[in-house]
Amino acid sequence: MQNQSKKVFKSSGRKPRDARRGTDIESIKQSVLDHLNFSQARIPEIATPNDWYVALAYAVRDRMVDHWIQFVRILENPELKIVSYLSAEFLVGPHLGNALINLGIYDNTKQAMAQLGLNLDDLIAQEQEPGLGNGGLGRLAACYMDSLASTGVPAIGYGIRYEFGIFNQKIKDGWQVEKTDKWLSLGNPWEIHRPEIAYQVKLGGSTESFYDEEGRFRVKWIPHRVVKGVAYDTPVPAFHKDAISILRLWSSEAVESFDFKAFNIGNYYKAVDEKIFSETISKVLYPNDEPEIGRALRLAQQYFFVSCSLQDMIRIHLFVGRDLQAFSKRFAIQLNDTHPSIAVAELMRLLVDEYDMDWDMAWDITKNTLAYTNHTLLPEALEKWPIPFFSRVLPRHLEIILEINRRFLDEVRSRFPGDDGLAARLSIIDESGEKYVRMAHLAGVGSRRINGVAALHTDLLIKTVMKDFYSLYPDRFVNVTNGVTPRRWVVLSNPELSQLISSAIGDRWICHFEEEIKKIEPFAGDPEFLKKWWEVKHGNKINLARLIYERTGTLVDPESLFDVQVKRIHEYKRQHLNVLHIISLYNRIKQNPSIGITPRTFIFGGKAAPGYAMAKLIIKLINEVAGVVNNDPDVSGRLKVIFFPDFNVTHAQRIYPAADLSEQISTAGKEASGTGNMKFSMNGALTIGTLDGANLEIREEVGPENFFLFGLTADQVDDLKGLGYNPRQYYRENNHLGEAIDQILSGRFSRGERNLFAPLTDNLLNNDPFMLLADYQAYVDCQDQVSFAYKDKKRWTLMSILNVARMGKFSSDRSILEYCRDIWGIRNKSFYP
Ligand code: F58
Repeated sequence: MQNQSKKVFKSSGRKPRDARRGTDIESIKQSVLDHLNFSQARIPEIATPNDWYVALAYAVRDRMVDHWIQFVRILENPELKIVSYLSAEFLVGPHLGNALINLGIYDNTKQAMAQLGLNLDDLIAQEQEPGLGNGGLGRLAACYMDSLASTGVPAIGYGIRYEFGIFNQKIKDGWQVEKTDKWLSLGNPWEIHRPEIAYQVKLGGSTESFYDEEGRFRVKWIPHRVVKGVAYDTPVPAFHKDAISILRLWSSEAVESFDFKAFNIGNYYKAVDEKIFSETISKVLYPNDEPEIGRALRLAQQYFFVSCSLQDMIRIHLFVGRDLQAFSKRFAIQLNDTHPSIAVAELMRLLVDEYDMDWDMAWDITKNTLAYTNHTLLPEALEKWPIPFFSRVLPRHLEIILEINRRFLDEVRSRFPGDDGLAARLSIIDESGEKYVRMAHLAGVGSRRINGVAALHTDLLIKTVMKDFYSLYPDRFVNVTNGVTPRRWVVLSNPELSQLISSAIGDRWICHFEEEIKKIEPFAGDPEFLKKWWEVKHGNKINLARLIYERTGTLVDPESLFDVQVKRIHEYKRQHLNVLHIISLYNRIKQNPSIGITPRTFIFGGKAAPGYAMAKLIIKLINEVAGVVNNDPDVSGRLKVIFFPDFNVTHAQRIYPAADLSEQISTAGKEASGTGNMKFSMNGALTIGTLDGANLEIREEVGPENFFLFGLTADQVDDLKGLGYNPRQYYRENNHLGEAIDQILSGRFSRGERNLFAPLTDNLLNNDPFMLLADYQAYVDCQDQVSFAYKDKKRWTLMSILNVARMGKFSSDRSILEYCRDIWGIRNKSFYP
């Protein structure tokens, strides 16, 4: 890119319409050249690909500024309700491609860049994706930001600007190795730093009570330290509409860069320490499943971003001259899981301590403003903080929580007199042993609505972890099944399929997915359309095969069935059940080399939490099995196993469109919803899955004949556990299963090293908490049906089209409209002209 002739960098002589706003080729070109010159002081001849990418990003950002200004005007309208989405994670993925699509300037930009001798795809590939999330929860927040903009609901997403996002995954000798993610190292042209929007956040210390001049009881918090949160704003553009939402992420800084008092008395290091501590708060995203010891900073992180965000909302509210009493009419605050649930106590503290409001009024406002989304039923993932630790970090909040709890338990006792068990179970404080603050209870008490993320999940939520809350407040509970944005997950990821769809039904489906996408169903009967559909899929598979070769050095056959499982690695998601199937197929071929088997490429991808040894061992197992299978000439041309390193949003965009089969095989009752399942299906993959999370609803929509179902139901899982589940019985009675496990044990897949996988096999044989052994045979049988179905290409393609056509429900636009209606009390369809 550096050897371009000078000539191409001149404009054509035609006058650009507007180098800041214009969307014609000439204006875009001029805008990029201007930014290279004026924003970066670079000359084209020596500009690096990153320089060009940054110039283009600035040019694209310019084209959102008018919408941004309009958004600010909307915030100034005191009658409108603003959605405030509080989330510790926003896994937004790379901005450039998405912004070009949503702004409707993709084609012109491509041409403008070509005229400058640049390839748009190369520029898009320059972007370091902001990996500010672990997985589904963070990615859901990003889809919701897109849909809030595209459905025209004014919204601010509040979170943390982590300096280091989720680690990059490398594979070394089959093991996962974590590398620091330095996404900001070359700058971030999408954000605007707002040093003037900054708030102080107190931490630690103690409290003092006193009576004010009017004789009212008051409390003052004397903190141990104070840090500052500074806003960085990123626009999230709507699809083909003059609207945006704003992502406002907080970065922590020291209040003063040096504590001069400490400096003067010679304690220079203490002063610097203070600064370092302040900056540490937003330094790094916690990968999930970190042990307790690594989480000391997490509560400070959560409080930090919640406090900045609430102070910001109050500032916006007061700025338009409205009374704080009307706060809940102006803001609907969604808590994305319990991570921001300290908001319940912080909003109370701000209103009562800082704005002198009386408790009852403050409580009314708090309860009417907040709503809480639950994303998991797994007991180990339900957040709780030991009281001594909590009171060291947030002494005033502990007092407030205890007061909330006292009043809450009074209500419980008066409604259910004598039921002490109920009060103990509901209490925000867990007193069964060591004392804890239960964050889900805090969120539940302080929210107007509590929602699960798929029908089954909400149902289990009210029957299990929130059963008592449900008996108390049944009207608070609603379900909003998750959704994903078709803009990023179909239009951007799968341009060929999108064009084919639009050629048949026009392009309204992109922003009216629910009503429109079903219109391709009749085309499933058109042989020409079927042929094109197959070709598009095949083209996507060739592209992925190329990428796999680049990243792993392994060649895969695009004619084979691409069987894909990409998601975080977790025992409940059962990647190792998939491996047991692979080993069984491998054994079948070894025992009967001439057996007819549908050729398959098994593709895995996903990160394991760095502290989760079993998940890391599963990655190693996949890679070891891959080593054996891929190098065995007996199975050559029939089976390949790939572990695709560093599964992230960028890679996901290449993987979903190329999948034939989507693996959604979690133990029933464990996956709250899943959203990858929706992305696969929207891109024409068929699902093999259990009746878990949103799989159930996907199957209902696409029809049971277009979905490969297997395995125990959530009820059967419970029943079997209740009866005393004995995994060894399955091991003994099923020869193929027994053989596969014995081989893993014996070192067949670890180059003779016998004990390498013992923790995994021991766990399966002695405990098997996720019931792989119970589901093994049903899974293998179902996979045989898949192999059989794939032989009939025409029928498979038909099922693929029907899957896409019937995915209307799973657009995040539908989810957002349900949040508006059932949770936020927002009725206006769109606030934008
Ligand atoms: C996921 N949770 C659910 N948590 O597992 C998935 O079923 C659901 O579709 C998705 O949320 C969206 O609702 C999830 O991704 C996390 O990553 C947590 C991050 C913070 C630490 C604990 C895990």
